[in-house]
Amino acid sequence: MKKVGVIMGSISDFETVKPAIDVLKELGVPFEAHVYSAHRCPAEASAFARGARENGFGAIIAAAGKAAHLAGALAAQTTLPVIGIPVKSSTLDGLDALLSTVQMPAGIPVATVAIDGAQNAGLLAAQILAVSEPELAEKLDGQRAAMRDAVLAKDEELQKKL
Ligand code: RP5
Repeated sequence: MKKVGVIMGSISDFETVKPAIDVLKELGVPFEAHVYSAHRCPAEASAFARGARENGFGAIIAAAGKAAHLAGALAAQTTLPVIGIPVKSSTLDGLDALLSTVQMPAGIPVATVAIDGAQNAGLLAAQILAVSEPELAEKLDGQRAAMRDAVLAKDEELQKKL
């Protein structure tokens, strides 16, 4: 199976990014996680993205806060799918990172999840790989079924209270 690259702009982003890593671990998706800043070590960030396809990656998650250029900067160097996580790490509550990540100019797409939406980033990366991994697709279907059952169980509880 292809790997997922999980890149964060700073080690201070780690706790926010961790749910993406947890999802990948739970689903048995291979991954590598790195700290590469678009601003503080742009050469290393670019080199990772340029080599990602030949190094066995199938998707990249990029998490950054403030003027969050990381996802776009990585996407500029690869045609692998890039998923951006805007991180709430500033006085602007993550709105700055959301806009920086989501407002990509035409030609270089970044699939942006919610502010601090790392769990969905992990799931979306897994869904991308699952296009050609039937066993992974089955695991994802299983998770959806469990989610549905949990909601319907809560509905049943609610009906008893009413
Ligand atoms: C961004 O600036 C990082 O992604 C982080 O969210 C934010 C603050 O970084 P540190 O100053 O904590 O390293 O580049």
